[in-house]
Amino acid sequence: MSDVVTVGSDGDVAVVRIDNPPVNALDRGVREALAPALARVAADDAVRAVVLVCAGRTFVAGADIGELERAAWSDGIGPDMHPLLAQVEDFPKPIVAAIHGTALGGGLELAMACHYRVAVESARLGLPEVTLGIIPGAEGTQRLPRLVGVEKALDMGLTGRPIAAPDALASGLIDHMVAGDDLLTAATAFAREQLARGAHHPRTRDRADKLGTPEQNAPLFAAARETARRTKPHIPAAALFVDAVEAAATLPFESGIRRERELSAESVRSEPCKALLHLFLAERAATKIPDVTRETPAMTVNRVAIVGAGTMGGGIAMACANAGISVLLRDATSAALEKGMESVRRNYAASVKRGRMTDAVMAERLARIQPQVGTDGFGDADLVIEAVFESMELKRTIFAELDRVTKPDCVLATNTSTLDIDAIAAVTSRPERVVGLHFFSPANVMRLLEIVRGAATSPEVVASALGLAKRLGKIGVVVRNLPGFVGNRMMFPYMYETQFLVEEGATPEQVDRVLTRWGMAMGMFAVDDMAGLDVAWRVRQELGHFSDPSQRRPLVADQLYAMGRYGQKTGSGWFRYSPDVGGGRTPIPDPEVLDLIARTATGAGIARRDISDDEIVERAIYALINEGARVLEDGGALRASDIDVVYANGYGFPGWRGGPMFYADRVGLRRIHDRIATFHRELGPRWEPAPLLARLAREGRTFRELDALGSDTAGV
Ligand code: 3H9
Repeated sequence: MSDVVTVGSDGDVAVVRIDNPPVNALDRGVREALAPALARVAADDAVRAVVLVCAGRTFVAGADIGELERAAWSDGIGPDMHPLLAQVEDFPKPIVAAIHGTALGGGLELAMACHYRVAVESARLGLPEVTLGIIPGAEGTQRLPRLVGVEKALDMGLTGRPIAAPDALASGLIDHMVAGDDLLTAATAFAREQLARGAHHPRTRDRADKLGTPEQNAPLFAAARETARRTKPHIPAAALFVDAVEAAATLPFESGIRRERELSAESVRSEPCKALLHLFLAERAATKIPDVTRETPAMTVNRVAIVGAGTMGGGIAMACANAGISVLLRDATSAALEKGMESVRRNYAASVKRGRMTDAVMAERLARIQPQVGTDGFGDADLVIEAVFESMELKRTIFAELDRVTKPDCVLATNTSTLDIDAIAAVTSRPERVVGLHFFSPANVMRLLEIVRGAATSPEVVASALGLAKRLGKIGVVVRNLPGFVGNRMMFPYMYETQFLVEEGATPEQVDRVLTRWGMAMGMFAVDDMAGLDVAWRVRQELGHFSDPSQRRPLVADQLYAMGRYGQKTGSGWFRYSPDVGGGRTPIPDPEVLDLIARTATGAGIARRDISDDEIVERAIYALINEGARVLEDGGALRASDIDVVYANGYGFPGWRGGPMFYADRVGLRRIHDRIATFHRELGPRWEPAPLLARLAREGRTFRELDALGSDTAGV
């Protein structure tokens, strides 16, 4: 028998254990081992009941995503789980699924085919398939509504959010919640109780008591279709999931699963599915760094000190406190500190008001943040994160001080988004323990963390930073110390192109409408207004953009800056803002800006014309892609897929398009290259195609193939 499935026994109860690290995915090896193991148990007269349990940190967390990805790129037919599920449900002896960790996707589908489910209180159960652009394809769309009812099943499948064990018990998804941690003993006892009751062991597929009537269900399906349209308009799997649940409520089980199979294949073949599976795997690939292995010692960060209690410092303090880490939050004056803490308190209070946390949890988190003016206690910190104003001089002064007051193995991090990490590290005696931790605002919410590796940063420090990112619930992407790192470096050509477009005749409103319709979370002008035109102005100076006078430079942003139109915070920028409209955050087109743009452009001799929506998309998004190719060439990122992770998690790039580099592959690099070459001829030198893009286009290759080879780019 294979090691991935073993059979033990506790008297007359057989214990079938799946052991397929890291998350017991139901891959081919498990399926092929489970079927004969169950067959043997069925034939063993000494066995009267079975407990199905998993080793390691979790119950089966789903089908094997690698297998699904292969299906998505071929015929859309995923692994066939049906024979195994039929074997389980028709098993002649009761089978109890014993659940800990997460029972997700195919894992929950397997558990629902068992006669009973028991779980520890900390377990979570769900069908997250929609987040991968697919629908459950192992009979889950047919069994879940039979267990929890149509309404709850629709909600679970459309959000993809797992539910906690108490909720699962209340809704009928599990039959028993285990007090304490001894799952196996409790599950075995539960199995014996069922034997003692001499009960008929229920098959989920025979249940119809929760399926409702057509009259009851009609409004539920209508509402669910509306939710799918509203919340996931670009992901076909959402509406297909509703169709599948409707099949459960209207067709016999066998017909229902046939329908599920068709709908599942349709979802797997869809373009958003390829993109979302790509991103899932890309996020995990991003944590693999050539000189950082499982053996690389990583420091466990227990105590963090933060310098600077502004928006970023406060947000980082909250991110740490939320993850159970104690924080010393320092600022230069008690007034600045009080202002920072007030904003932290307001933020938590808003979460309590929205029902996202209790007063007790808020108090606990606030108690983890200790505000202070001096550096008391910094000697005990494992990590200090500096989050002050973007000034090299100030940062160097702070780092020299930190070097003196912290213990020698303390990691010193800077939250700079633009400055050279090596120049900061140079003032310390430990450049190998200096790293950039570029959080995105609001730091307690945004998932991206750019981990900026300086020339001397050691593998241990990179490993520690990746560990911290995971602990904070963030996705760490390791990038090189090149100006703008990855995200901001790519954003500037994209931003400038949108500014050139308005000079040539588009409007900020048109550009933002086109970009958001295309899928960006926000338009570029709204982003600029939110981040602050003053901030963008400073970064332009810092990075020395347009220092070459022969370069075409955007003409309007500097004027808006000079007028004090910094964006949302001053009530006007590219747009106008009014406290009465969307709380001062909704952009309102401003005729004054349109007039300024027209006057400026005409004055500079720029021909004004109607700009098509297609041109806006191509110029904005291709500018991003071309710079992305340069980032790869320079070794700024280790892989094209890392860039996708950065953009999808930090810059509002639509996940269902897979990130800019994945999107480029799908459009076709030759086509992208040829358009860029045309722009180069028509619009000037800024559009020179990146050599890497030109080479891949010529060779008929893709960024994805480049990643698979893993050899063409420099290491991070
Ligand atoms: C499905 O089931 C379809 C069905 O309807 C059937 C269709 C026929 N497969 O996230 P982590 C790996 S769709 C393969 O860092 P955590 C992951 O790559 C699936 N591998 O851990 C990583 O590998 P490495 C529905 C998987 O503790 C390692 O596990 N299920 C899978 O932060 C650790 O991952 C889901 O969507 C997988 N399914 O979180 C659940 N899952 O160490 C997807 C993980 O080499 N998974 N790996 O980098 C998750 O949400 C999280 O991984 C989980 C653990 C919550 C389980």
